[in-house]
Amino acid sequence: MSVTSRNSQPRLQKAFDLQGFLESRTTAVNAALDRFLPAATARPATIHKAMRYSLFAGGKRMRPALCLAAAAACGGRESDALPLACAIECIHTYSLVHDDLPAMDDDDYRRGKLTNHKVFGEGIAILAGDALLTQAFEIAALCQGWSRYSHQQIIRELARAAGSLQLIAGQVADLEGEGRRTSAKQLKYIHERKTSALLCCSVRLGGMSANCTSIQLKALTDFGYHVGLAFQVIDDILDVTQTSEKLGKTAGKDTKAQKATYPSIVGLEKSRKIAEQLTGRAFAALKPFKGKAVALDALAEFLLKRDR
Ligand code: GRG
Repeated sequence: MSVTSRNSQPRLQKAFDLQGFLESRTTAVNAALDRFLPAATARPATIHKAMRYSLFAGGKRMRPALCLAAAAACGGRESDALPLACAIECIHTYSLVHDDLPAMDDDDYRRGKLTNHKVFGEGIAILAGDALLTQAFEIAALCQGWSRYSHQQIIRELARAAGSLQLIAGQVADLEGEGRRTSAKQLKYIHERKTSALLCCSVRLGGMSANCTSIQLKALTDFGYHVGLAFQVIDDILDVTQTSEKLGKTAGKDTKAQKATYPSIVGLEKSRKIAEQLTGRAFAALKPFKGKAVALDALAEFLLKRDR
């Protein structure tokens, strides 16, 4: 698969060890999350075990990786971005725990393991999701802010992405759309909120932690938006082309729930084209970084080609 930038210029790719980047950053993020979260034995132990169960179940850690890569692209210290990367992963995990509940997507498997409510029961799973969301803000509050981005702006950024105009709005539209005819325009609305908002927030916060310029922040927003949309198109493709074992969650759920997806509306081939086009726009957005955003570039390509 060859992907070009928006103006069809081939990308100038420097050799970049993405595998090494992902492994080292996942280790760093996991260690930080372990430090930030209450111990599994802290009373009441059930809730802390449940929070840790889903958080350390083997997620791909793509949002933290994007956050850290964005900080690096802007010349920042990854240690400054690390609490924000962890906060985003807590919000992401909370959304998965709640999404899997019987009242939502009703799933038995996530990240290759039984879902939270299957192990701890519905009440504790709801509370574990609530606690992870709250934990995210406690972790983010560790950042003191930067000269261009106040502490208040950082917290607001996170709250907006997770709130009723973005992440939750997407979930509401998704729930209300089940079994109904959905147009490509409505589907885009859902994807922008349900998926793209948090991915975009990840790179924006990474940039802010590096005290990035307004030009860099605009470029990161453009990049995150398009990578986020591509991420969901690929997720929808994988739902119909991969096995549950590979995905670590129940495959084919979208079709069963009569959910609108790109493959169901425009077919698989066109969906792949759309994901490539969106990724091409993400590559093009990185132009202002003049070759310094190698990790972001490599991540966008990896996300397009992923198989789980
Ligand atoms: C607020 C309850 C609530 C839900 C919000 C995020 C969400 C809406 C629902 C979760 C299910 C879903 C399909 C979300 C879209 C984003 C997405 C594809 C999540 C999966 O992300 P990955 O593949 O997962 O990065 P891992 O497990 O690797 O972290």
